[in-house]
Amino acid sequence: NNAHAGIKITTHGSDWYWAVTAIMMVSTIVFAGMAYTKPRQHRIFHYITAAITMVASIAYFSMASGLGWTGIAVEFQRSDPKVFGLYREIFYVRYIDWVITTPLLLMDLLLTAGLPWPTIMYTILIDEIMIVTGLAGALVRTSYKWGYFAFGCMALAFIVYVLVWEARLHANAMGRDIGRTFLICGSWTALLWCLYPIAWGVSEGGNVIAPDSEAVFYGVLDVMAKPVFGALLIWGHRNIDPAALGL
Ligand code: RET
Repeated sequence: NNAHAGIKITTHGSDWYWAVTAIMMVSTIVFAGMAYTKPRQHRIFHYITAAITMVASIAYFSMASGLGWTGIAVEFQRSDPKVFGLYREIFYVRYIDWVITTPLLLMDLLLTAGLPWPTIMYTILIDEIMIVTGLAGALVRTSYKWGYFAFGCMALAFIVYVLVWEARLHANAMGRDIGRTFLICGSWTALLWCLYPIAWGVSEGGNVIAPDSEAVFYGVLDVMAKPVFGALLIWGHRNIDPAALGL
């Protein structure tokens, strides 16, 4: 019977994770390679962005290999008393990726906006609270998980406020090219990041979609939020002098 059965990714899910691993690796090589076409003082955003996709490559390599997860008991079919002890695969390795890469993404953005160090530091602190509460909620089996989720959403609301308000105004005051680049990359980020709690809610949270669908949902978001974001950001910096940002 289904006792102690697992709800896990199939070979399709694994193939997709390998595809995203390849996208992240190629992006890393391209971003790092492009750094060497620039003078030393103009490489900071290439390095930060390449570090982001490099860390994601390792996380996706882990998930594609069927590693970096733990089983969390879920009530899958209440109507069928024979089904008990059903476990869903929760990839905790995502959160190890995010706790490193989301602060780097915020550095890319907030350095572009020219914000002072203290603002960058406390925004990153709130971001770490968001990721850690997401991990805690994912690993909790009872409905207390939604308490952690609520704390995480409050943290995200604060980050979105900094992006669409404080940082946007600061970037605009720094000039046209900086304002435009921040508007594109900041809006892209604010929009995409708001979709992560939805993916979480139907995966780790509510166990609504299958792990293969979870792979597609998070995978598409991660490709948009890292390689596509990185390309937009580096493109935007082609006419920005890092000295204008105090870098
Ligand atoms: C969680 C669950 C708790 C509530 C919220 C979340 C938001 C996560 C976000 C993750 C962003 C990840 C990125 C990864 C890069 O590829 C932790 C899912 C609000 C915004 C950008």
